[in-house]
Amino acid sequence: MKGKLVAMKKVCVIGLGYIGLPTASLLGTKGYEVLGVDVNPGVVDTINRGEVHIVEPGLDILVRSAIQSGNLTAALEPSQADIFILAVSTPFKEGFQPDLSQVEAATRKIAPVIRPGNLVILESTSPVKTTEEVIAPILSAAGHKVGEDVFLAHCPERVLPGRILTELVENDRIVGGINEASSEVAAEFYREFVSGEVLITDAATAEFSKLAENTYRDVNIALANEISMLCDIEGINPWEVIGLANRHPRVQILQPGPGVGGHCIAIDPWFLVARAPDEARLIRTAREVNDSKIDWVVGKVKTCAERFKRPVIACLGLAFKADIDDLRESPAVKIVDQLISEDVGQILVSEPNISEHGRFTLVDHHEAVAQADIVLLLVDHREFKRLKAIDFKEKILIDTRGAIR
Ligand code: SAJ
Repeated sequence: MKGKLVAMKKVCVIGLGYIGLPTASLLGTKGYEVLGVDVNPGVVDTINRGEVHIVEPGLDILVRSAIQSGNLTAALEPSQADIFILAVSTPFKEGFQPDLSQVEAATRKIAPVIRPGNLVILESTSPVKTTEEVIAPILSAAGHKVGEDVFLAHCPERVLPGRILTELVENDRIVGGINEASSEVAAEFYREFVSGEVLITDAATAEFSKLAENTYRDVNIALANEISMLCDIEGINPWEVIGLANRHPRVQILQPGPGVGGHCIAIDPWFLVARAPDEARLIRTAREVNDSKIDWVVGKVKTCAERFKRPVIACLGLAFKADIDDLRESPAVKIVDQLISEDVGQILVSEPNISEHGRFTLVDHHEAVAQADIVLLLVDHREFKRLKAIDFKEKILIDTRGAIR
């Protein structure tokens, strides 16, 4: 099997989002001939002009150089290649059930252009057994002998937004083939551009490992959030409690906040719950604790607002975490929406990482703080961390991130 990839130089990446585009452009600069495919014509045009539609450090330069070299092209439809990488979204739908429609559609799209000897890789975070029970049957129905003629593996992406380009290369990678031959071919591919270790397992174990990583974080954050609510009852600073507890050599509690956002940690645990709802009790509860933090924060603001006729409330931050512009699943957005819909006061919103928002008028954070009766800090952006307690004299500060010292 070794050496099989020597001739495998044509890659087709389906889905040009936060994972697909960095992967496609990285491979383009490593000498692969890459076709990036996306259903959105605007995205395809932007990339073909050598520009980017997402904000990620260094990505603009990488895409421009891959496009200029002629090694990367974007299109609406896939064409023949040696390796197909699926990097589409896997959200959930009603009832927290996984929505695999994009994975299914992408697999159907590549099925007619796949040829014997090709390698298909699912990188999207997916419920356990997706590779075996969703992708393999679609490929088999199209006449492919999966595992024999066509190699198939799950290799979950594990990169952190904001550090994607570095982590794509440096992180250890899990490679889980649907059989040994698939694992070997896929591992050989990743070893060509990954400096971290390539760890081989089977597809279902790879799927579960990725879900376990993000579930670990969600459960740990839920513990931090629960501790913060208990501390509030006792009138104790939760960040001090956690900081002190973490001085124990085997304790590492994460940080409380206004809830958990983003497109991974707030979603992936539900994929485990969906397959075993009766057994996944801790995981479900952790999700519920983290989601409930949003109402808890709104309740706090409402209690403080009772002291005023109609308070001016400065909401600092909309992103789902510090120093990024990504608002997906952001608890901050949900909190601001709720405060507006319940008309808790006059709401001023500040988000230094975006220039405009469809629904909220954005205000400079110094201006917002100056005008406010209540300041609600929702994201620990570096701009906000520069503020000092003195800036909030004679105001009520609700600091959901422990950012103001
Ligand atoms: N959060 C807290 N307290 C903490 C840490 C995070 O409230 O102590 C919140 C953040 O504010 C944010 C959410 O959790 O709202 C998620 O943030 P994150 O930094 O933990 O994760 P993501 O979504 O940016 O990226 C994660 C990463 N997973 C891990 O760090 C284990 C990344 O490596 C994964 O590749 C990515 O999910 C993914 O795609 O699955």
